[in-house]
Amino acid sequence: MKSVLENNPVLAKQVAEVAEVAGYLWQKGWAERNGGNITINITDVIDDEIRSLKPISDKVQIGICLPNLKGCYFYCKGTNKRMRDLARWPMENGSIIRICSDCSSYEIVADQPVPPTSELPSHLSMHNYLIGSGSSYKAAIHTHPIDLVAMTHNPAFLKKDVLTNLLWSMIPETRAFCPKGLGIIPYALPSSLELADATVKELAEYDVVMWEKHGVCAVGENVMEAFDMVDTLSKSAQIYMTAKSMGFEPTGMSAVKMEELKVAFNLPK
Ligand code: 2HA
Ligand code: ZN
Repeated sequence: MKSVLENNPVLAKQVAEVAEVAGYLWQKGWAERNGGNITINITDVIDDEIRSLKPISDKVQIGICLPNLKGCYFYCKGTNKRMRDLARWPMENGSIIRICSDCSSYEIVADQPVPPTSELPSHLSMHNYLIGSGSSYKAAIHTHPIDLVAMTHNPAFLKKDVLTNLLWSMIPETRAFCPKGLGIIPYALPSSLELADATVKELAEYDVVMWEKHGVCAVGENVMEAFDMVDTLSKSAQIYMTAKSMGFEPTGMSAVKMEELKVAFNLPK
């Protein structure tokens, strides 16, 4: 079967990057069964061939109106599809959707009528927010990192920026490459509009947010950048856990050392 990627090498490269990250999520143990989802805003790289495609699905309601997404295109992981399968066959385990002119529904246009992720309301709300705030970010990832999710089962870690400061203090890398820290979103039903709303609110302050007892969402310029931030936070969580399992509380970098990093790397927070 012919793919729309064949005549669009730029889009093909972006989808290949999604597949590469999907493989990492599986290898990390963060993507059991159909766990997690990835979407990328591909509107900038859509060609006339794709723009003229007839829909291959019915119009589907998103459940909310997202005015900044009118006519936008997204590659979305498919609902109930496995990351480990998407890593090898991205166009069989995901699809390209177009947002309709009413801003509250979408149709699938290529390659196959694979219905998009169950977390579509959250993902599209994030993209709508990013466009509205003038951001150049194009990628959104949701995944289930074992260590970070485990930490949300401790109520003390759910207070604002407690985890941010703890994770930053484990290794300079995390302070430097996840410079806005980790936002916390109280538990809400997966796929719900309530979860989507809460996620968007936290994006005003953070690039990575934690859905309590569920998983993280990260946004970035591209899918690799979004993955790297989650990976860096997870590294810190593992350092913390390893120290604890050796029987001691890790000291963490001092406030003075953290401030020194902030100045040296010109960090935003
Ligand atoms: O797509 O991770 O939150 C499966 C999920 C839902
Ligand atoms: Zn999930």
